[in-house]
Amino acid sequence: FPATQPHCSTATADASDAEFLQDVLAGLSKSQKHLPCKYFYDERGSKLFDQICELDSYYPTRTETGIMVDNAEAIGRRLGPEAVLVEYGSGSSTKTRQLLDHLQNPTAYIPVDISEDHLLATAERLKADYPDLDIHPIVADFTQGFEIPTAYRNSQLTVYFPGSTIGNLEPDAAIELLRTIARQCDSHGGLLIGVDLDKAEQVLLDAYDDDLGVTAEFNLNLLHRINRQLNGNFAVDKFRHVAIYNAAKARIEIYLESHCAQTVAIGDAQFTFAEGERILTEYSHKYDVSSFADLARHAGLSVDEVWTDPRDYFAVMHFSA
Ligand code: AVI
Repeated sequence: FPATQPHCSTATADASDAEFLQDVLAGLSKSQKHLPCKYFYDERGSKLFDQICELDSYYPTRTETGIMVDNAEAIGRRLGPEAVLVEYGSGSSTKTRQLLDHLQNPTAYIPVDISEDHLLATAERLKADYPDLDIHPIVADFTQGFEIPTAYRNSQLTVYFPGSTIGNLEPDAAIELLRTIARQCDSHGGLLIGVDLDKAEQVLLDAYDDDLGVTAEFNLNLLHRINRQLNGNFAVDKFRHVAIYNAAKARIEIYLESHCAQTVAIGDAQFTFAEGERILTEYSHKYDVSSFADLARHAGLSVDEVWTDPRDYFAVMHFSA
């Protein structure tokens, strides 16, 4: 790490190419071809995701921010003084500033993200804006676990997990991760989490297949990333972005669909695609407040307080272990 980042630690060392390659080869070898959505977030992918968050049709970010603004004092009170905030998937930490500004003497902020450059640049900006706060970025894939720095192990930790990223995990994996969080914040801390709520299909489809094509570009960037990083030869213009709503599972499913029959090489490996064949790249599960509280209960978390918006599009929920 550059010398300007003395407090930075790494758990998975930028999700090495070897692991990326292994996951891509394994995913494309399945009968339903699959690429893990965590690989969306290279530098370009993170920037495209930030652009998605600005889209009119992508309601989650604006709605969650609105909930955080409207309830800032109550949320600040719930977290209490001298909070140590651990943020899962911090990205640009945009929502965090709103939260930090309403905390009483926060002690430390530990942003955890898989995208190293983005994380470190954001941490630098935060250090400039919050000189009294101890900022300790951790480069890690939070689904794989990471160590809380020793200095904070016995503090009252609040895990902050905004953005409904929990929805990108299938329910069993979500419970598993919530269990890890419950252990991390133990009996004196808590979890503050953003949860996208189930709603009319058209609203969801507009959010995940926007007219400007930013989400399509975000999805297709995964193929560019494989070409760049893993010596792939995807003809990216021969794939298109598809988003569908699976009502039975209450989730959006995102795919990359092959326009034609084609063969793609990644290093020495070759993969054939039929015309219309799809690679699954992401699930985005939608919940209601009670179904999410039930899920969290399976992980040993009990709900303390819930804040929603007037349309009930999104919920910010606080849980204790
Ligand atoms: C990060 N995650 C919560 C986003 C979502 O809404 O599921 C990722 C995303 N995919 C397409 N648009 C946004």
